[in-house]
Amino acid sequence: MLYYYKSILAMETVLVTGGFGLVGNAIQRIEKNEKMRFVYISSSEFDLCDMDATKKMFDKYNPDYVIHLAACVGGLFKNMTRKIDMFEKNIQINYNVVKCCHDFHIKKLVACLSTCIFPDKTTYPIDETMLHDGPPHESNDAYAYAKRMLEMHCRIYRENFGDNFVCVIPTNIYGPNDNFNLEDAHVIPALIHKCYLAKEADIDFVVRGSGTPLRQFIYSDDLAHLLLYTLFSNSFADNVILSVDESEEVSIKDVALLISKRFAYDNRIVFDKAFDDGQYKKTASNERLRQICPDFQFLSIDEGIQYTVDWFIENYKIARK
Ligand code: NAP
Ligand code: GFB
Repeated sequence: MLYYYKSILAMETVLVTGGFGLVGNAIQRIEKNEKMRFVYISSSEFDLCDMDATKKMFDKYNPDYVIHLAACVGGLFKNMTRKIDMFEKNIQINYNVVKCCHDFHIKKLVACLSTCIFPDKTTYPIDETMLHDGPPHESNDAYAYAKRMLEMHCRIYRENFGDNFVCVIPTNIYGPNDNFNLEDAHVIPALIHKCYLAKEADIDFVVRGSGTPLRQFIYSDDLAHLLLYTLFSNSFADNVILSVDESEEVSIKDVALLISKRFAYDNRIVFDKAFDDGQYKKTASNERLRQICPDFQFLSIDEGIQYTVDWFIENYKIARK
């Protein structure tokens, strides 16, 4: 995809918080822009839960643009068991970053929400207008309310000061450099790690829950392209869902089969219904995105899982797990 950078008189700076996570690494992989300086931030350099550290980061890099990815992130089971962290850390990080973006007169901020923060009891497909129409699913309400406050914070700066702060709303993301921790990870990285270990030990490949819930999954590099497009395009003045088409929705069972097939271990899958299914579905519309990028080609879930499994096997020693 070609995205149209403005003519840059002086080298401008794009600061990427969460720059060494799943999505941050994808931006590093695809971003090849000689006209702008991209700065990627890790928590070891600046703990964004701390306002003084956040101010020091803005003072040091004096960014013109910010892509805000940093967050306390996790799958269903981390969200169910670590609600204090999911709420407090995300409220702190988001407050500090948005406040500094305003105080340091950032030209544009692109911040990340998630399709899991929409109301649980809703009609489908979900669209951008429905964000605050009801409580989120109980399993991740702490994370969801923290993210909804991020959206509110960006919106009131936009409405009261004209700040160019927009939120993107990705669906479930996966790809290389994800967190593959067996307890904290999202489903795709967790099952890749599990299948790897099951094959090594010649034991069953245990998938939690019934396998029936439905999800839309976006490959990290596709999201990275859309994030850069959102940053440099004036087409998105308001929140936008970044997701594959509704027709690409798959079940957890489909995903487990694709993963096990890539490991050539697809005859040992068992489902442990003692574990929670979480939200049954959160089908989101990408119509607003399609109006701006009608021809964007998403990587298929089959290919994306192949690339991610292969990356994990090749990088087992260094992968976050
Ligand atoms: P990730 O791999 O966990 O990366 C998040 C990054 O945030 C980490 O690299 C971490 O930096 C950084 N971070 C966490 N706490 C920090 C702190 N106190 N100070 C500074 N940095 C901190 O997550 P991701 O999947 O890339 O998520 C990126 C964004 O997308 C997040 O806002 C997330 O909410 C959103 N999102 C994710 C998904 C998904 O399925 N993954 C779906 C929808 C939306 P270090 O590694 O240096 O510690
Ligand atoms: O990606 P995930 O953890 O989160 O997917 P959500 C959970 C679904 O995968 C449930 C099933 O139906 C689980 O029963 N599953 C099966 C597993 N085996 C496993 C496993 O080993 N690990 C995990 N994690 N799931 C998240 C939100 O919801 O969506 C987060 O909680 C975040 O806040 C993320 O926003 C994008 O898709 O259910």
